[in-house]
Amino acid sequence: MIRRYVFGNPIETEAVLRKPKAEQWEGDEQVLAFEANQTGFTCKLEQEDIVYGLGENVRGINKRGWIYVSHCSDNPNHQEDTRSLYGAHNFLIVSGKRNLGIFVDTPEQVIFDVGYTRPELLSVSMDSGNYELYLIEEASAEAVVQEFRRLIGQSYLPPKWAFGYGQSRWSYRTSEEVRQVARRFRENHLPLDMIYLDIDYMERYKDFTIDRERFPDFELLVEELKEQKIHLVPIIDGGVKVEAGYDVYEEGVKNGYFCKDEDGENFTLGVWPGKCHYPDMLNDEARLWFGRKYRFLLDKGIDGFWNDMNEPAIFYSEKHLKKVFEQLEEYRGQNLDICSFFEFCGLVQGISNNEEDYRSFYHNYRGERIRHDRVHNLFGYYMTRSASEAFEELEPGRRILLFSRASYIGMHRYGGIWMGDNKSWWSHLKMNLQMLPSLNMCGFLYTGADLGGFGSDATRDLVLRWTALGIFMPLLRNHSADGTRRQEPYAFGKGTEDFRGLIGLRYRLLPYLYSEFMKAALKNGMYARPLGFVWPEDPVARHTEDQLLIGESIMIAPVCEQNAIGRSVYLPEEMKLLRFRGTELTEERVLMRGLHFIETALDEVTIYLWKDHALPLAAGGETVEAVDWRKLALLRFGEAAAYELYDDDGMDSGVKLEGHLFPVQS
Ligand code: MIG
Repeated sequence: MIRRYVFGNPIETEAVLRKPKAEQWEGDEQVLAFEANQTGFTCKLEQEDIVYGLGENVRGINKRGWIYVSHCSDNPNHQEDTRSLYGAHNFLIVSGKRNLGIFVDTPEQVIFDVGYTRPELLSVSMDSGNYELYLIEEASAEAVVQEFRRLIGQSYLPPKWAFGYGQSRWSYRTSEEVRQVARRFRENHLPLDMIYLDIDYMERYKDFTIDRERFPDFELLVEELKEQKIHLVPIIDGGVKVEAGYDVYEEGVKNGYFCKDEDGENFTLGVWPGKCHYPDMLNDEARLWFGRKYRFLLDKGIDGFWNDMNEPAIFYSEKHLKKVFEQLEEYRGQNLDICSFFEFCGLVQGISNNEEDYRSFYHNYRGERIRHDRVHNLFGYYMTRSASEAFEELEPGRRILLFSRASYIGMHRYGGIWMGDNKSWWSHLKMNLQMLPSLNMCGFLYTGADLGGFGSDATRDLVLRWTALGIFMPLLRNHSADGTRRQEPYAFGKGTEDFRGLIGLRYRLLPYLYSEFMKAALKNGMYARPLGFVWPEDPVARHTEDQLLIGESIMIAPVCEQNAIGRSVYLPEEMKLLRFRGTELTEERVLMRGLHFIETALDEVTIYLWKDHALPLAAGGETVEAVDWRKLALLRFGEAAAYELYDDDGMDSGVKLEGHLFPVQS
């Protein structure tokens, strides 16, 4: 059952498509009390309650015991105590004796204190108190998710090839370097469907341009790679460079499409290209205009994009920077003591993503001038929507790969997300695993992490273990930052075959993973579930934080620690262990319910098949297109176990389940 309440005068987000009629708030036994000033609410937590949700965030699958702030933030250095990441996903589920879904719909910053201040209390607050509240009560957490997802609409569908392996790096700087990456993959028989282009393909970081010195033959490159079934996926940044003669800049200025400062001037800030303006993605006309710009690359044969820096990130604003320079002057010649020295440092450190800057520019949203901080969490969402709506206009009915860094619920209809800048840390590997189901709850199905870690130097074992998890994520991409150790599968010298095996297994699993993804998208279901969703009565299963159910047939238990020879795996019921050494199935063994230590070498993956379920396996391939979807082996646990496969042409964005489900015979 869904109930909707409106407090104050909330700004529309278009997260919810069909709103139920608002009810008068009359209290609720679980939602205990509203603050007198209506800036939020509290909800009592029982000892046994688990709090699921909050999408892209730090910490566990169970969000209890921390405080989270919904505020899209560019934070490549996030750690356990970080409160905000790239997305703002205000949906959570209190799951215990009853299952209560809570969605707080507002584009402003929201604070979720999940038993941080008081262990028995969930307390949600925000500045203005303008928000819509949805309460969803169902018999199970999964049913809550389904109801919620129905409310917010169907998740984005990527093309089938986007389930292949993607190689990325900031940056592959020339056509030649890109060709070399392709060559090395093909030489080593490493499967590959995508190579990503980071900012250096652009002419001085200008959106919708190509650096012709480094990519003189861009069109030819796209063509050549297409022949090898490799898609080139360029990055698009949120900021438009201020430069006379640059068409995007000129048009934006002429038509008033950029965000404005207090005085009505175009708001100037610094990001990659130096001084920039942000297009007003919230303005319908500007959004349409910006989206149509993607055509520049579509016309060159590009069919996939990633949208970056759209929290939006601000290195500096022109005005604030000027002020800081002046303030720094005051410290010249001073004897800097503990206080003044740290003040001095703070001046510079506080330049990026400064809250004051976010309060100093304006949007024209639905005909109203609105200060940015009041709609902050919508920017990345509307940028991605901009591209998606243009694709629908330019290439109707065709799926285009699109994913974003920043997001808000609602954006899940227009694109996927990647999990932002992580680090080559074992703790981030585990955190990315834990994000996956939380994101699914919020509608983000097409998602994945930078495998091997973006920042910091990776080690071979870390990249292997991360890949062993990544092959179960819909978005499978190895990406790393400029200046870090190379982490392509062939970068570690000997032992490339270990990577070939793991990625190869992904291609054997493709029909299953794609089928489960599409079923989840078309039925508003979960692709990756926490164990507690299926065994809510089993306290150990409920509190298992590092195993996931992927689709209807299997459980995974990735190794998340360095130098481990395996790990303890909890089976809530009897299951069949499937051990793969690379692509080869080397062991099938039925395991009893309970805790088991399962050895898993660096080149191995273990999968746990549920009783009376089956897992279809393809022969594999080096591209998605090469995988034979019709010749599938069926691994069963139980004589009668069967599998119904979803399949389609992988390109049509308007597909339905009907007509696409096939029994797998073998
Ligand atoms: O400030 O384009 O998250 O994936 O490689 C860094 C360069 C800007 C941040 C993205 C990352 C990308 C990087 N970008």
